[in-house]
Amino acid sequence: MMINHALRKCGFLVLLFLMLLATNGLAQPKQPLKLWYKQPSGRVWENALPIGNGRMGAMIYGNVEKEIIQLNEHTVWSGGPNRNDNPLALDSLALVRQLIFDGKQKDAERLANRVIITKKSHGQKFEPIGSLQLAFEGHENFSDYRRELDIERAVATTTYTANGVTYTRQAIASFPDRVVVVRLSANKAGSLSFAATFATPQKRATIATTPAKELTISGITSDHESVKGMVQYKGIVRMKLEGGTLAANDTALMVKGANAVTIYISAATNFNNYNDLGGDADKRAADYLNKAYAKSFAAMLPAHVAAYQKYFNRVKLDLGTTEAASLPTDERLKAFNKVADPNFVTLYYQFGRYLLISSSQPGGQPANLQGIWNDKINPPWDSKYTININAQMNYWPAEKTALPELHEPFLRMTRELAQTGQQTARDMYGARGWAAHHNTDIWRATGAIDGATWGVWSAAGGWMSQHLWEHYLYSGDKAFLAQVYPVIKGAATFYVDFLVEHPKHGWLVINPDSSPENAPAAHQGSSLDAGTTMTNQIIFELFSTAIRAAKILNKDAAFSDTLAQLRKRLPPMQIGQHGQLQEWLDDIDDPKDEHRHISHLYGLFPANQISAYRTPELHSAAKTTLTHRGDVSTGWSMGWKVNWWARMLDGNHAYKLIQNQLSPVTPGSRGGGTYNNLFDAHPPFQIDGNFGCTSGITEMLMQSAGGEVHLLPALPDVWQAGSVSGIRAIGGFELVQMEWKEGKLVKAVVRSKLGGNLRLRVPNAVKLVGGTGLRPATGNNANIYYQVDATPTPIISEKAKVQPIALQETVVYDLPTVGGKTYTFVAQ
Ligand code: FUC
Repeated sequence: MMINHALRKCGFLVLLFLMLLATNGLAQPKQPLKLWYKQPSGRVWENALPIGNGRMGAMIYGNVEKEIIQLNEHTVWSGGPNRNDNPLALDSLALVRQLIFDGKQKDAERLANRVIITKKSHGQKFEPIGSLQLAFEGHENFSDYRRELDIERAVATTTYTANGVTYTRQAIASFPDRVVVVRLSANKAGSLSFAATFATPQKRATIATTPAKELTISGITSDHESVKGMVQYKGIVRMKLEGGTLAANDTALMVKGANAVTIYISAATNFNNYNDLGGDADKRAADYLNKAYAKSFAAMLPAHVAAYQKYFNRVKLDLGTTEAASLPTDERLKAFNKVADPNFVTLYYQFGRYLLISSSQPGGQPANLQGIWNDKINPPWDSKYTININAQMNYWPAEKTALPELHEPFLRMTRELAQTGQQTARDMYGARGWAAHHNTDIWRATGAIDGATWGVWSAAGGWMSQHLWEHYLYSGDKAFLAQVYPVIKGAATFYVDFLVEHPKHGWLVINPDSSPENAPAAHQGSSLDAGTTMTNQIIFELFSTAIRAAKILNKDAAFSDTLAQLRKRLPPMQIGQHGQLQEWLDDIDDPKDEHRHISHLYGLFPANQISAYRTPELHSAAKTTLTHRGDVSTGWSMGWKVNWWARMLDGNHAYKLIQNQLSPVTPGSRGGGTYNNLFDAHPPFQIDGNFGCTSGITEMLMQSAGGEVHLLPALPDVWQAGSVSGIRAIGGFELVQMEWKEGKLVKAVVRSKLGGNLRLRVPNAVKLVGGTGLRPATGNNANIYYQVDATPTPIISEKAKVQPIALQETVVYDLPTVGGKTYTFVAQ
């Protein structure tokens, strides 16, 4: 026992020593940011490597004999324009409310399942087009195999040697040209012979070849839940040969003896918007293909790389590099919890940015539960949009990791829900404004789905509106704010009408309500309640936002006044008997509850209502709650926890969650973690965890939601030295460069785009290089983008022991800045 313990302790110290060594200068040369493997994917989709341009997504298997290029197009969804409101809701609303106020949650749930939950579509499915398969004869014996995804260039490459010939395949999803292009080459003339076919799980697809020797796939998407499939899709494959011959039969193209082949793949649908399928899929697919086909791969590649790097290169992160970084990606993943590999965190961080760039482009659909990558005709949760956390999480990295343009698809979806959701608000709840429940799809359905446990939750409009505000806070773009203000106002108007007075407490609450997907045992296991903490936080935040936005735009004074009055009557947060933040109005949290949703910590992140410096008691309660819920969970839940622990200013705990998330899992296994291709495992694959963790890593290095720019707020011991450049703070501040050593800030360079006061919180004293004006912070931050509404004083249970958390010393400065100027701070 003793020896064992001592050994374990010794092992831990060695590991810590190695980690410190790794980050303290004995570093290895920088590694290119690549996912790479020594073996093909085989049949495992979660081994394959994703490429995408926001319109098309493809998974490259890198199989030698039978290459698979699995294809998606962002608008290939089942069904067609439809609504799924349940009009029975309105007549029963009073009764549902009464049952909940009377403590008869189970009865309310039964009724809600009948009158609120939809009797129509529970959401449509994001569907694959199919796979292009390339069969190479005589390649069964191969050597020198390697496949990789270069995320600095967005190029997937496979190389191997067979029959003495070295073959190379490169694949891109071109951003400027909207097509997927695969370039096959060999180091010996005439060596490329293969057959190309399509395989698809689509039931109504036609696969054919054309007289021009193109391979095509076309059809109409599935009917689903009584909604007729109406999306027409078309995929076209055309090859450009250098040498050799091309032949076609009914369903295949055959290449013989070519020196090199470029395969152009285009795909399109008839989808114009959620209400209009008047496009011409054939023409669109042909147009994209013809335009691209006119260009050589050599010409397309640099244009693609440049378009990608315009986004990707904005942020650089260096946490140190060790020997471990030279191993293949799957081996690094397996070893990550045992050896020091800080560069693996950098790779995973940047992979999150890669995935957002590849799955969410202006004008396209937002990244769904799987981004833009799905091979199943019936994907988990339909690969749609869960808007009680998952879809929002996808966009957490957008602004702070300098990808604000890529927020646009999600912001547009919010604006579209503000259109479709008006009828939902009116027909289901007799309210003005707009409402959405916990899910939506490409048709922007806003009804309540799945069942009362999940669907009876109407806070999505408030949460999603906050993304519009966030985009404004980062950019200062007042014209944008003016455009989206009606959406924010509409969301607020819905709650103005929908709030009711709680008969016992007198607070204004939403009823029926739920705290996403959780159910207290005290309510007979029913989720339904009135005035859950998360909903109260969301409405508090939305009203505050609407008031501020109206003031900036100089309008709606009376409406703002109403919101301010109502806001005062919302329930304050409550600290319960165990010292926890209460999830519900009553003190009924179970300290043993390890539910993956910890929705009431919305106030800690993404919102800023709970803060170490401004609300120490709530901060302490949030920690108790986080501790009760535990660490290990589904992928996205762990991703959220990285952000929460960063807001707890506890870098070591945040790092522990990164370790949990970067635990290797295989398809079919239980427990959250990461697949070989670094896709996040809920399980199954769900992309939100990737994005959540990328956001969380940023939050460990810089936070700006709490009324100040806080540098190095949650640095773990294992990242003693490092640097980051390009991440962004609200109010138009860009962290051009930051370096730290031994946990202390060495240098920070901040560019101010919009001017205004820079309130800077740092772990050690700094001085401003070549300038004056830096002084200790006093009073409120005058910067208009950094105004924070005071969190109402919490109610604290007499039984609660609330210990304020001991905080590291920090220094806080104010510096008036001028728009367009850059400021350099160095350690004193
Ligand atoms: C919510 C979550 C699940 C999953 C699904 C897509 O229902 O509770 O864990 O992420 O969305």
